[in-house]
Amino acid sequence: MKLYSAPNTCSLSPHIVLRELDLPFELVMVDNRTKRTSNGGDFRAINPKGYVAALQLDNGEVLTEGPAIVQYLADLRPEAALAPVSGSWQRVRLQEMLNYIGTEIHAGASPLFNAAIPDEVKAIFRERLFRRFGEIESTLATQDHLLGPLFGVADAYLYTVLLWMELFAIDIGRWPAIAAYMARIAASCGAGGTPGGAGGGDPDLGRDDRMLFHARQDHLTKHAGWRNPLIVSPVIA
Ligand SMILES: N[C@@H](CCC(=O)N[C@@H](CS)C(=O)NCC(=O)O)C(=O)O
Repeated sequence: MKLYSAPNTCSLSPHIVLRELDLPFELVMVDNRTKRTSNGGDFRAINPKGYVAALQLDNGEVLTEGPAIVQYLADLRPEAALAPVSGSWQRVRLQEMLNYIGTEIHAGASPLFNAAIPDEVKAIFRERLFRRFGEIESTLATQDHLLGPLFGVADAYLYTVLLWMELFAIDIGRWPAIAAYMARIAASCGAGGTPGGAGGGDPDLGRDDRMLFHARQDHLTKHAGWRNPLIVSPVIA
């Protein structure tokens, strides 16, 4: 399998899930501006939609859309329990949560990346996002993860999109349960393993995870002009 990914984007979510499941994969980085891949290819030939994440299977099939990718991956290793069993009511709850993150948080945050949207309009989107954070705060005040006590694919997705709040100077500390949740996940990543702790002790994995989770500032400095073309286009959620 190949995961097509770009720094500081939603593709971190399937990357976390791949690490957590300890599945073999090749990471191919995409320059979102030029659509060139780190292995010298044209990313649009892989995913005509032109955005990450994309997962290319060994049979050549390409799967896109983060919520679909993470569920596909989780089902490859059901024993890891990163997603409830397909067909179960709990699985429907997971789909409800993934859709909520995708449409309310991920897409809800998108206008904040848009340099063409004036600050007073962005304030409307921020307030809307903050209402969503209030809902998540209530959930995380009573349980460690989104769907119960255990880390799962929805947590990989939420963690990924909440990392962006730093870019918008939104202090996640305003929501103490969310802040504690982010710190717990970051700490388990920083220990050299992945959020649930799998893979700790593997020096390569540790190095890669440190690159993933602790080079965000570095990334921001190097890619100060980075703009996501998808989200730079005027988006009114
Ligand atoms: N609906 C897609 C959205 C993916 C998406 O927004 N990808 C962004 C990064 S977070 C991207 O690569 N944008 C670049 C572009 O559209 O050119 C999903 O949920 O996977």
